Amino acid sequence: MAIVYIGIGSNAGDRNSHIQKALGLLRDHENVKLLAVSNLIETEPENDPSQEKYLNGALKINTDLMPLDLLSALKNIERRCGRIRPVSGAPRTLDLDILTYDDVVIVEGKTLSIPHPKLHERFFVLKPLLEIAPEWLHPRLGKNAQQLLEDLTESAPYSH
Ligand code: PH2
Ligand code: MG
Ligand code: MG
Repeated sequence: MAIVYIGIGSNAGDRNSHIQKALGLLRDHENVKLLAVSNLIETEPENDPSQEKYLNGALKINTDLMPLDLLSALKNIERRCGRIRPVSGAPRTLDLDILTYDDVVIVEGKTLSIPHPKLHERFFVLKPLLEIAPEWLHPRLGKNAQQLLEDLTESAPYSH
């Protein structure tokens, strides 16, 4: 069984309902045990400031699914929560991203990179992650969420 942290986000439609529906589907999934859910925070959209704000959070799960099977399961939940992919970067009813999978490192994987390549650069990921995973260490960078958050605010002190 692997411990996996997942980033969850929504910036289209009824953001909270999409997230609650996704949590229900994860709780009902036979290969997933939902261990922790962070508080949700409202964040400015990164990449496209014209979009609606996001609700973001982080989840901790236990699963016997291998990384690519977990990715398929998460995409299936995204679809069931109304996600369509008209173009990359479009507003989304639900986004579920694998942040880390045990201490597995897959750099520039064809369909999946682990840890998530932008995890350490994103306040909206690190802040909820810190809440549910204070002991966790980034498997490649060897730093915890608190240290990564401090690095981020030092490099961009006015962006949060
Ligand atoms: N996700 C993105 C791009 N930008 N911005 C915020 N605030 N939250 C997100 O989850 C997010 C984003 C791509 O998945
Ligand atoms: Mg994402
Ligand atoms: Mg995604």
